[in-house]
Amino acid sequence: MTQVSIECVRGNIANQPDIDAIVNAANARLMPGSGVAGAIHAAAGPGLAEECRQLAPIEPGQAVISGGHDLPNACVIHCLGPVYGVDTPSEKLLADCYRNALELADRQGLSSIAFPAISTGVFGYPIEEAAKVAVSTIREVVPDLTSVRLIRLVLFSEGDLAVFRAMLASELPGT
Ligand code: AR6
Repeated sequence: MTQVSIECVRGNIANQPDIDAIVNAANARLMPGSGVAGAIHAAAGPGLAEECRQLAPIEPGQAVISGGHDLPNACVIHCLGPVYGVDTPSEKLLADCYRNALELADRQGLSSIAFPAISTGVFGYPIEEAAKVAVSTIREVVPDLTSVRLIRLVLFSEGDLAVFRAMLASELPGT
């Protein structure tokens, strides 16, 4: 199996110029919002919302792909995370986001993808639990990837970065 790199960084998901596809923590209508969706749509320009109109609505756990428009990335993969405890089972729906986004990127022949911590802002998913779902799902999917070679997790705060780093070290030692 060719090596897949998995890394955690602190940063802005809308400023990852070396990555093929960035993942949006979207709303069902795929319209600009706050947090990640706000940052991505602001950087991409109005063409992104225009393209997204035909792709919406999406369901929790689903992933759809669009162009990157004014972003430095070729593509945006839009995932609707679960509202914690409301869209249930939340754990399965959050895992579906990571799995569907990775498989979609792989099918498109992309080599790199960057994720924010889906559902951990407005949607209220506790960061520790979200990190466990993210890292364990990535671990499950990685052996089946043929094109994706870099998976980057982009965290907004030092605290969230520390949680994801610790999870990566315990679930995927040596990455
Ligand atoms: N780059 C990386 N991470 C970010 C950024 C950024 N620019 N901005 C925020 N975060 P959220 P959700 C972190 O609320 O919980 C939207 O309004 C943030 O600290 O963006 O899936 C949509 O329209 C948090 O840890 O996404 C939806 O309605 C994480 O990214 C709804 O909110 C996710 O926060 C989606 O809620």
